[in-house]
Amino acid sequence: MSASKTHFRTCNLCEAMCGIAIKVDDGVITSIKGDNDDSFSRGHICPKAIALKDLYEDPDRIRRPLQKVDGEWQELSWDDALDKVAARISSLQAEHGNDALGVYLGNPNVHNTGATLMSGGVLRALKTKNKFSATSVDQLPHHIVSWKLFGHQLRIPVPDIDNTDHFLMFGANPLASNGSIMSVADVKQRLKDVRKRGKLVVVDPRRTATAELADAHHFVRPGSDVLVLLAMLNVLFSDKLVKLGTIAEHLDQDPMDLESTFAAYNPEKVAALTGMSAEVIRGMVHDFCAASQPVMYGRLGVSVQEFGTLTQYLIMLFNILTGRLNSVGGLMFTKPAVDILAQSGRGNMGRFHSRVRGLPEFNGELPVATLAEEITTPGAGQIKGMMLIAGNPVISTPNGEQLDRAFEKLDLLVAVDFYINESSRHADFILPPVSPLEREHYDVIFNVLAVRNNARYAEALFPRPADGRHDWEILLGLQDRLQPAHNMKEKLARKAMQRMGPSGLLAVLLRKGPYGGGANPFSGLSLSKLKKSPHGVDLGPLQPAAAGGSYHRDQKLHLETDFFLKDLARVNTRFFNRNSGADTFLLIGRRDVRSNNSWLHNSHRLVKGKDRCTALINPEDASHLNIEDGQWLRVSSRVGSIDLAAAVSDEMMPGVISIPHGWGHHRSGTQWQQAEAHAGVSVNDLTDEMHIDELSGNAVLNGVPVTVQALAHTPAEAV
Ligand SMILES: Nc1nc2c(c(=O)[nH]1)N[C@H]1C(S)=C(S)[C@@H](COP(=O)(O)OP(=O)(O)OC[C@H]3O[C@@H](n4cnc5c(=O)[nH]c(N)nc54)[C@H](O)[C@@H]3O)O[C@H]1N2
Ligand SMILES: Nc1nc2c(c(=O)[nH]1)N[C@H]1C(S)=C(S)[C@@H](COP(=O)(O)OP(=O)(O)OC[C@H]3O[C@@H](n4cnc5c(=O)[nH]c(N)nc54)[C@H](O)[C@@H]3O)O[C@H]1N2
Ligand code: SF4
Ligand SMILES: [Mo]
Repeated sequence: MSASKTHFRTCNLCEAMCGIAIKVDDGVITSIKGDNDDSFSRGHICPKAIALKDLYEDPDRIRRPLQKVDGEWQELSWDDALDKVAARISSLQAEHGNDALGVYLGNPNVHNTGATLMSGGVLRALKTKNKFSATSVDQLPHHIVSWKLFGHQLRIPVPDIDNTDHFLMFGANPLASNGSIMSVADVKQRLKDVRKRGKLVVVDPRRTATAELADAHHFVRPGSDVLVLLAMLNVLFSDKLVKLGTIAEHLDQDPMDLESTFAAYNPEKVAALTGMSAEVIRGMVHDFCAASQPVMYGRLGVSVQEFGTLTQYLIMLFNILTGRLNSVGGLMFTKPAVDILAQSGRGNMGRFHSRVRGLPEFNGELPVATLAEEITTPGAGQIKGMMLIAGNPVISTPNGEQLDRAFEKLDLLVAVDFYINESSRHADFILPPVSPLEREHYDVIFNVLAVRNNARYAEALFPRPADGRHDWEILLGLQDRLQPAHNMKEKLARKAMQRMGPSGLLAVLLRKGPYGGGANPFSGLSLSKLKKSPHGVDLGPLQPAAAGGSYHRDQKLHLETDFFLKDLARVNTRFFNRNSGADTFLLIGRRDVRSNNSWLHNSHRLVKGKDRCTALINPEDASHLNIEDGQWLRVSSRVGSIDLAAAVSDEMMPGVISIPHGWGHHRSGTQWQQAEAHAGVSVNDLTDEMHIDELSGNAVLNGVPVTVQALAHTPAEAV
């Protein structure tokens, strides 16, 4: 008799949290579809969801710990592997000091319930100041803005997409990314609905799929959004459009005092520098203010650039000055069922600095742009060993080539990953966790950023094999060895924690959360209730929060003008006092719906087809350089050069080229068998580790100056 069942869960691959229905016949996944009854996603999925099956079945995925011995990988038992790793870390730290170990946390950690809830202890046990993560190639500006203005690094408001009638979007392409710092499934339909109510306007150096859908799209010169926003704020004051509404009573300073700050940036002054006419800039402000429930939102394209933090601050300020923060249809705060804000620190900055370049920490992490030099520069505190947890910084961070060479020099590299990627190929040990379908899932992080309050929990679809380990088990195993319990009480507490696991902790957090029954185990939202609700529990639309949304102890929204606006000096030098080279192009990134950063390329059905790692270039630029569609180019920057095919398209703004990140799988010794056929090149072999958003230390991956040269042949022909 064949056993057939359908398992419901949320896809953990991106921020959209789509509900999926996985059909399993006789232990084999026979289909993955959108769950039409899902309380959040209404049946939407993208092609990546099917990759969960590929990932589970992938013969290349590592299932047992590996140690490199004389250049060859050898399997070893879990106990042996954890003992050896802990011993090597301890002896490295005993010899060179605690900071000789560096840690890098990659993006999938935040999509992993166990890793999110249970990794605090091991990070403390590693006792190093040299902590890095993908945050500083991504959303660090958002955390700093939220920490300063609202009092907590995770107090990040999101667009109320289901109610707005005017969505003004800077530097995001949710039709490819499915949304970021805005968890929203079925974003295409929701944006179409915005258009029915009013308007969608996109500002992007490329006419993306999202821009195609919009009512209006404006090209902007990469990295110059800060000027556009300064000019928009200028218009807001000069045309008497400031309308604070109820937010006024929550502000800690009078924003009308800011009028003179923006006086210097009228639209005429910035037009040529931004590539946007004064008329368009004025029009954007007037259109926004004429709408009844408008919202302004900016994401990766404006976060990961030279003025990322100031730009995100000005976006927030614009929403505040138009009364759109904490207002229906505007930027709203969420009320997630697990109150992770209460469980985590508000944020901190500059308590210590990186050794070589003196960059400030934020929340105990240093900017990853400084990682390679911390490994290669001798002296006390030099990083001699690394631990990579679910990351691939050789491909994901600026000047990856340099980091690749630096990793080669390490005395010790340990990777917690189920693939050998371009970074972990340098490892001495690989500790592979089980795949997503072999673990339980609750989105602790992305519900904080969701456009509707919601809670969904799923058990593991497949039991974890006896010789498999969860990320959290690996991390707790290391913690136990690195920092054994001091006494019986601590030992018992640790044992209890291990027994509880993520679901035990989750049960407590749900009960303590805003919808939980508190001390009464029989009322309110609970884990057992979620277990009985396979399609999740809808907790309603976003609601205006008390105190204007402030999480500060004084209940005020802090404008923090001194901290942010001091960066105007850098803006003025950059744009008004320095000549930018006329013959250079500005490089930007792009995402494709069938890729996920650097790591889903081992799924044949996702990588097959036309080469996607191409350089998009405008037809005028192409003809000027004698470049034809499909022809090979050499793109060069201060740090390196890469060769790839041109894709000529008028979707690009003149003077700008676009190359996706996440490729470059030609490096030997990785586990991506499928990916090698579609290796591509890594755009981060062009991005410059010295080029950062100085206010935050975040990397600059958009608006990188490069030169472009036509090649007479393809690399294949050259061989
Ligand atoms: N030029 C340019 N560079 C960029 C970007 C860009 O737009 N342009 N985007 C940046 C952004 S936003 C991000 S978030 C970073 C991402 O950068 P990273 O986080 O460094 O890299 P990923 O490609 O996400 O690599 C994830 C690794 O984790 C592994 N993995 C997947 N799931 C799990 C799991 O559950 N447990 C464990 N232990 N491992 C797992 C995968 O096998 C893979 O090797 O890249 C950044 N880099
Ligand atoms: N399919 C897929 N989905 C993903 C990912 C993926 O790799 N693949 N990655 C996930 C992750 S980790 C993240 S952080 C999110 C990111 O999600 P999004 O923020 O939507 O990121 P992108 O799709 O890279 O869109 C950024 C846009 O900014 C534009 N841009 C570049 N430079 C500038 C500039 O200077 N100014 C302006 N105004 N625009 C600029 C680019 O042309 C691009 O269209 O996506 C997530 N979802
Ligand atoms: S958009 Fe795709 S990858 Fe993202 S959660 Fe939904 S199905 Fe998964
Ligand atoms: Mo990201």
